[in-house]
Amino acid sequence: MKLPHELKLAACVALGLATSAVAYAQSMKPEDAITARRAVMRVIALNFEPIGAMIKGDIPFDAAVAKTNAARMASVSQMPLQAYFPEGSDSNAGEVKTRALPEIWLATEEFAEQMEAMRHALEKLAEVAQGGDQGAIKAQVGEVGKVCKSCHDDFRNS
Ligand code: ASC
Repeated sequence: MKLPHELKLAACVALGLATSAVAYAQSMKPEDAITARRAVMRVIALNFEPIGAMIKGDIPFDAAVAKTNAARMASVSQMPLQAYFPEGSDSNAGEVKTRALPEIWLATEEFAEQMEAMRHALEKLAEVAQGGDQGAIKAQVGEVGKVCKSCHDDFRNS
């Protein structure tokens, strides 16, 4: 095939990047993987907490905060979370603690489904929050809470 030099170069770079991304995910050290997944969960929780407090009536409802935080959660949930659960990252790595349960590595399909359920629920919350309807936001926050709880019950040490 007669490709321009630049195109060949771009293809090589793209292939190299894709290959190293896979290799990186596979070779992630347990402490790095645990740190990564805890960071993702923490950022999601930090954004969820004010929305939860608004819905409970603990703080005044603020549609702008709901919209901003929901968009952030939908975005962060797209991080490749499953790559942060490599084999061997099921127990504390020195100072780096984990509450991950062995079921994560036994029921991998169910775990993947839960990740997708989270992404779907957060995507919907971001959509609903865009509209600013307090009742609709409240209902979808409830759905997100259920998804969080269901996964934590099955796959996280309480
Ligand atoms: C949070 C948080 C969770 C969920 C969960 C909802 O703010 O950190 O894990 O909400 O408690 O049931």
